[in-house]
Amino acid sequence: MKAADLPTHYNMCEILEHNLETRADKTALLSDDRSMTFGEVSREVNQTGNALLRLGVGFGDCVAILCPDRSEWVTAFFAVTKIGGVALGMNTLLKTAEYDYILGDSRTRVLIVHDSLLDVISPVVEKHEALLTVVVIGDKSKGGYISFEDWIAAEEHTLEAARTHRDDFCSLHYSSGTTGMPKGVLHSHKDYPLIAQLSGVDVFGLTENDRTFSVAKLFFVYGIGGNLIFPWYVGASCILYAGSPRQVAGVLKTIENYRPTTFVSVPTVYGAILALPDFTERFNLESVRQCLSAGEALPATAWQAWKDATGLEILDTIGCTETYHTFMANRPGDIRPGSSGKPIGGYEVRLVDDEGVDVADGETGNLMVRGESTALFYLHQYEKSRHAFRGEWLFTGDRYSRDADGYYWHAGRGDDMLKVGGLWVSPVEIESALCEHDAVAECAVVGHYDNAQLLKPKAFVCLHDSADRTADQERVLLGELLKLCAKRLDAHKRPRWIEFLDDLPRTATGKVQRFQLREQ
Ligand code: 3UK
Repeated sequence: MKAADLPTHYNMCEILEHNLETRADKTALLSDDRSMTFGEVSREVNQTGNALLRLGVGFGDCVAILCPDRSEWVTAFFAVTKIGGVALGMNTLLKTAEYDYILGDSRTRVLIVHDSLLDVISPVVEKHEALLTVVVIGDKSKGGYISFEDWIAAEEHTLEAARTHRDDFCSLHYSSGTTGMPKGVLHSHKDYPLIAQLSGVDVFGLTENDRTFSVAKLFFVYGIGGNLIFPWYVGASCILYAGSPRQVAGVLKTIENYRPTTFVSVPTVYGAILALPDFTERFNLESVRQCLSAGEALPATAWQAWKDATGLEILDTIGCTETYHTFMANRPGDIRPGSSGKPIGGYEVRLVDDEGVDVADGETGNLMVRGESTALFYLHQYEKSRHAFRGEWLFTGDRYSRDADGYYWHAGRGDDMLKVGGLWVSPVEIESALCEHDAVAECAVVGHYDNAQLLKPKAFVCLHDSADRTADQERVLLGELLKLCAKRLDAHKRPRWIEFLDDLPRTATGKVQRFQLREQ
């Protein structure tokens, strides 16, 4: 499938609405909270779209959604795109300062926020003049804002889709970088059917008989693709789980209760499930016919352990926010455990050296990818855009090698970024937290593999007057540093190891040689 196969004027709400002709009464969405048919979803989408239009929200306007995976997330998302707006699914794990930056950078006009997340964003909403209204999902009395339920209650159930061009932007996702605030990635209406066909149908073989469930949340592109766009494109149902993926018992219970056929997950969650004794006996997982993994490399050992325990073969796949979804994958019947598989139809990849020359098989190079779902730039980031978007080719920042059989093997990042549990971690953020301690002169954070072969942050710390410190003093300091990190950083960002050094290894020009620390 090519973008040019789509009508020139196309609105991605088609992915939902094509279901109305033949399966309006089929269950589209299941959750502990609520289950909805395609017809019911469509009516709520129309009500929400009408409420947005009433506020004056129109073409190109950004509407932010900050909410756990629930039905309102989904209806709000399709409502925004249906009226020609730009839907911004906000990461629910961020801090107030990051929400502040994103609200400003995106010029959000309406914020739709769940009551459980209101406290972290409400301190900064007042200062954003572009922001017309805050709508609260859940607790009606919270913060004195209008509730989602009341906001849409009196609205009409019908709404005509805006006549959007297939190349109009319809969504904005923020993705983290080594330094500075996250970068906004805009995707167009056309990207949605493209990824659904190229990955959901052509690679994962989804049909209307499937039911998907994802531990990756809807605000992640991996999550919304695998657990909303792919299933609805083929008329399948999705299961929404509002809990944390770290509560694996909740994850397994959801599988048992709602019986998904396709499990969309990440290596750390596979690892955490495998660590649960007798999990296959305690939970009924027999509905699952396929398991996907992405976000970070899945170790071959975890692949084998999962196969031994469940009989299922995990498909490790790689995608990125810039391409929206998968561009390389292990496919059913064609799996090389530990690798990212091969490029999928619609995408080409190249491995090049730092001069842009293709490298030979077996050698490590920079991964470039080309495919029609790729974004065009980062919002308000001229320099970073020029670096990443090179004509038709995207410079991913990943290092890879290809073996003689054509499988691609991940060899870390070319920048200093880490993927921990599928989530971005910038070493700079951890370093700044550690440097807040008076005793720390300087420090550097790198990735280090744990026993399960998953990458975790490791900190090297140089102290003021390190020579004079006793082992006991160092032990006390270590405790203080761990406490500081617990206060400042989300759990996945906290260093799992802290080592004291007299000096950091540096180049002649004074740059920290992280590769030396990585090799230690
Ligand atoms: C890393 C992997 C090794 C890699 C994503 C599937 O993760 C997704 O998007 P992000 O923008 O991050 C992209 C980066 O994550 N990565 C992802 N998958 C793998 N590294 N093996 C893997 N299997 O550094 C990549 O550049 O958060 C994943 C589908 C859609 C996505 N957006």
